[in-house]
Amino acid sequence: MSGSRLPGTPAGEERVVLHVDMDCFYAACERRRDPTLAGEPVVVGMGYEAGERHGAVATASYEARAHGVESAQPISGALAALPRAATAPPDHEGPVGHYRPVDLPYYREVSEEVRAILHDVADAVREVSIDEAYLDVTDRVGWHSVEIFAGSLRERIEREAGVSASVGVAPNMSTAKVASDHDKPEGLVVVPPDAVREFLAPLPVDELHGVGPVTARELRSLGIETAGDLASTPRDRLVSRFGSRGGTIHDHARGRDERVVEPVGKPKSLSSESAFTEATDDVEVIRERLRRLADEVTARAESRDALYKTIGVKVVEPPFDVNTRARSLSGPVADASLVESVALDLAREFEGERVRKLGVRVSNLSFDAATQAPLDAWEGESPPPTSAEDDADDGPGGTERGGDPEGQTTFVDFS
Ligand code: DCP
Ligand code: MG
Repeated sequence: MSGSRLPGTPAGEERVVLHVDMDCFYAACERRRDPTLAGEPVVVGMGYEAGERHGAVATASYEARAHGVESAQPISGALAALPRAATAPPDHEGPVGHYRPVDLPYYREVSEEVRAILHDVADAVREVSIDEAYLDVTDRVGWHSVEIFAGSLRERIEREAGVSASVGVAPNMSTAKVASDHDKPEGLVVVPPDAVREFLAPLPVDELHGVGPVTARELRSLGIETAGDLASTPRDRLVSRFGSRGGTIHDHARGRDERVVEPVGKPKSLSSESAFTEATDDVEVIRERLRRLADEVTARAESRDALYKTIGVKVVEPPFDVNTRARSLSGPVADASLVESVALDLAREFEGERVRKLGVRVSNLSFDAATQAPLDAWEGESPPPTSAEDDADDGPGGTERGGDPEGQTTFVDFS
């Protein structure tokens, strides 16, 4: 949604997405455990054992990389470039490296500490691997102060988890990923919405998200060297050559990426939101949109086998006046027509008001179909949502910064 800003939509409507990628992660963990390794070339070997020559490099510290050691290289090759510190002859004059075997359980512990910090600063976190995650912080910070926000996140990870990260900030996931990689290690690169194309254009194609070495080679053989070249290549040509992936990399080169930062695993709530081209007080138009949103959100719940106990609506009045109302059942259900009627009922309070944007949410999710409650059990009207996740976002009078292209639905948690 962020890549498709409509004319006249202010920049503040763009999503604010962070990509966090730890620097030489396994080596950084080894350094955390053994501070004498600070500033030293460190090589972590997969299938490596102390004193041996077998295995391959999982990662190397930037000091070791400076001597030509790189991921996936055989340990024997790394040893040729960077002899082992422990066994280097006393008269050895060149640089030496510290070699360690992979210790995944320890790296997972460190990753868990980083993860806790990420979840503390963002509502939506998508962990991609042991050392990499996307964060959507649109509801926490605006573009004017995101650099400070991201900088203090970097510092906090270093201080509290003892490892260093690089952070990229952009209005979408693929550009944020390129940004985090752009100034490693300890990088912080912010690409505001109006600078995306300019940032991407000069980059070699292989720096783009989704372009591997093989695709990059093929693109170069077509005379496409940079993201800018790729962006200006006719889409049809890319699709006929690379299939649907051709369309995806074309989008990424143009700074377009509609993916939403959705947590992996079980969500706590599901919601659909939709903005009107122009604020409206037309009751039928509003009701029709609510029906559609209710339909979408229940379809998503159904596809995830989720039951819900709370049904809510969000009604945004111009300019950014966010109202939420919710009602809870005594037990979890999956019932599309109930969601529709409750949503319509909750929104009735705003009849006659001009509405800019609507949302329907189901929350208090559970994923055990056997627990569905009989439908007669209502708790009646409840105050605005109270759980940590629910009230983090949009209590009445809250500030609404998240936006989506008008008339389109986005699948985001309200929080
Ligand atoms: N990894 C691995 N084998 C590879 C690549 C990576 O075992 N071929 C492991 C070791 C890395 C971790 O995954 O520490 C994270 O991978 P990254 O690609 O993010 O690499 P690093 O974090 O090590 O370095 P960078 O600073 O470039 O992110
Ligand atoms: Mg990394």
